[in-house]
Amino acid sequence: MKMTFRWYGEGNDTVSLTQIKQIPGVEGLVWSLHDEAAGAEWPMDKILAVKKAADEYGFNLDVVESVNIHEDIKLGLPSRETYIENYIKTLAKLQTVGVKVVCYNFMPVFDWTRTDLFHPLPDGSTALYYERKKVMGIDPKAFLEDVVKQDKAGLTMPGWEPERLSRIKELFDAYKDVTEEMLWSNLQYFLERIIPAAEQYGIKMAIHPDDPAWPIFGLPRLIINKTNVERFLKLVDRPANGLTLCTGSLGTSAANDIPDIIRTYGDRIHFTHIRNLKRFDNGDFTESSHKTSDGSIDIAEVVRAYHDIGFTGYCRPDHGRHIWGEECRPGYGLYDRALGIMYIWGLWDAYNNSK
Ligand SMILES: [Mn+2]
Repeated sequence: MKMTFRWYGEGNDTVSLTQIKQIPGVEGLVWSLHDEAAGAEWPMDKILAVKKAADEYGFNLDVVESVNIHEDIKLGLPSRETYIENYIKTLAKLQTVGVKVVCYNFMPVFDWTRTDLFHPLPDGSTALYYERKKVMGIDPKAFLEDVVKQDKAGLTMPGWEPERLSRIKELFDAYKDVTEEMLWSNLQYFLERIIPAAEQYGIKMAIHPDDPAWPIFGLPRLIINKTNVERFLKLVDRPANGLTLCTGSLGTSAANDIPDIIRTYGDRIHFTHIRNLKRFDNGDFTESSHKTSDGSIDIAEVVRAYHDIGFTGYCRPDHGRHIWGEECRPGYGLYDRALGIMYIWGLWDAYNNSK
């Protein structure tokens, strides 16, 4: 297993590369060009600037998260051709700086959804929180504005970009008649074009599950359970068509047995996000520390499953709580993610030694 850490780029992250370098066992940065709109062909000079920054600290750039999918691709509009061509051109450039895995998602309109960005936990820290009743019977635009307002630091939040928010009504209209089956078909169309190109460039595509793992605001969602993961992998049944297994996204649903999913599809998991959350009976959930007993996901069993299958893909600790007074992008502070890495390594080394 190769450990990575998400970094939002120079001037766009409260965590420095100097700090990341001191977290044990981190080999690579999970990166993106966050100021490039979905559908754009990424400029080489900006890619090379990230490469230069990473090289100074000896980090690899093997994993990109994300190259975002333009809504027209998800909607299956004729204009998708241009955006798919741009996507392939971007993959070609990424290959030149050594990129091996590209994470993306296929969620309509919304990316990850939470109702509170800094919800208090009993230990005095804060964490991302989902309150079920807050997303029921509310206008999505009002909902989004309320959430974005909570981000005092004003850093970019992937999935919550201003241009996306400004088009929210228009996007909802566009999706009005898009059924779940149509979304599957548009995903298949995208994969049939992208996977051969990715193979040519030695890149593995890794879809991120929908977060949370159920439809919100009446929009269909696909990557939410084992049945749908199976269907997804068969759309284009090749190794380059794989998964970003996010324990926190699939884990929003108590019905998902994540160690089982890992053991079943391990050879198609190219990247994993490991984090914990605590589900409540009313459908709410809070993110928590990585420790198994702090949440509803058995992280020790998750890591055991990866260890048992001899996982050699990439891992990142995903979100953490905001602890020790740290001010940071929601979920992306230094301290709790670093603790998460050490928890994962602790389990990993223990399983190594118990062989
Ligand atoms: Mn994730």
